[in-house]
Amino acid sequence: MGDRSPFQTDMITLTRFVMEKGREAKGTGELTQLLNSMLTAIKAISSAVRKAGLANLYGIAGTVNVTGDEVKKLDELSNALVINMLQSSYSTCVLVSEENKEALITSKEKRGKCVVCFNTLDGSSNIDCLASISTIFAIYRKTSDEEPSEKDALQPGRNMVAAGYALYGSATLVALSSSQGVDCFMLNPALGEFVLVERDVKIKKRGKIFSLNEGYAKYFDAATTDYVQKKKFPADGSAPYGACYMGSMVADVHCTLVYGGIFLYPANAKSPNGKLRLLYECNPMAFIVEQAGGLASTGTQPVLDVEPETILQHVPLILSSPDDVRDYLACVRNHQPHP
Ligand code: AMP
Ligand code: P6P
Repeated sequence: MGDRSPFQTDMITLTRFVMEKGREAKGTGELTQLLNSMLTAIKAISSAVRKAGLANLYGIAGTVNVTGDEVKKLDELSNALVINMLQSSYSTCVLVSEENKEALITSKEKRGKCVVCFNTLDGSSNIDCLASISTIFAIYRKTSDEEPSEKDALQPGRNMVAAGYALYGSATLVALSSSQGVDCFMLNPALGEFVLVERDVKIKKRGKIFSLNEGYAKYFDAATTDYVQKKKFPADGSAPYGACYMGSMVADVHCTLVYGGIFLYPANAKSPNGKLRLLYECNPMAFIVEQAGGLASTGTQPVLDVEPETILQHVPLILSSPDDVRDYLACVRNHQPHP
């Protein structure tokens, strides 16, 4: 009989979970330090997001970031939080942030062996309308013996050591994987701790939801047009798929992780390589979805196999339930120019 008292006395907090994994790994403890520092930043971001309206944190900060988006005050605050927490964890050497044009190199006295690529507040254009926003991160080991540089971040996603996301929705959730499956934790505001709510999450083989921005239908390629048509008007007489698009990638992908289905931000005539960034959006989400038993493709190859060329690189992203992704890839094959 588990602990049935109204007040848990042995809950598995994320801090405890990460420390236990660290002990099992018998490593130097650097990754544990890094993860717990990242989680501190996420708790602070969650608090700021929930207070934003009252603390006058809405609205733009008057600048524009590398992706051309107006930088919101919350963007700047969140970016500073993550950078400061990670660099003071003595476990990082190179940081790549969506908010910074160039990689950040950790000072010698605080340097460790991890490389972290992150988007501190994805979906921030939705902040002012209270739609869910998120933090996404991917962690690698520095592999070269040279001085730390941007090149250390240009590793294929297969090299990832850990990845995670925080979703600031109706509650604050963290999904985390360090190559041993995906575990989900919910923030208990009364404790100020994330508590384990689902262990070893597995995605359905097939769902009933497709998630993409149909506002771009005019720009879709033939394969995407064909695929969407098949979901709306199934030839076998089965029920059409539901459409679900919140315009905040982690919220949309998490929906397919929970219920099954497919998220697509494919290449289109307006964005020939899609809109999402490889290093701190596509790779971490692909890693987590694959760890949950899903598939993640650019339409022509697995996302995690892409050899990055620049830290700002975009790739198309089609991921989640494996049978749904395979159906899309069949449409791509059917519309390939015949030799
Ligand atoms: P470290 O030397 O502590 O950075 O860890 C060496 C390796 O052990 C990491 O690359 C991971 O594969 C594994 N590891 C260490 N700590 C953890 C942790 N807290 N959670 C999961 N894996 C870990
Ligand atoms: P669109 C949010 O700005 C974001 O980067 C992702 O979170 C989201 O999936 C995508 O852009 C939405 O882009 O072109 O559909 O508005």
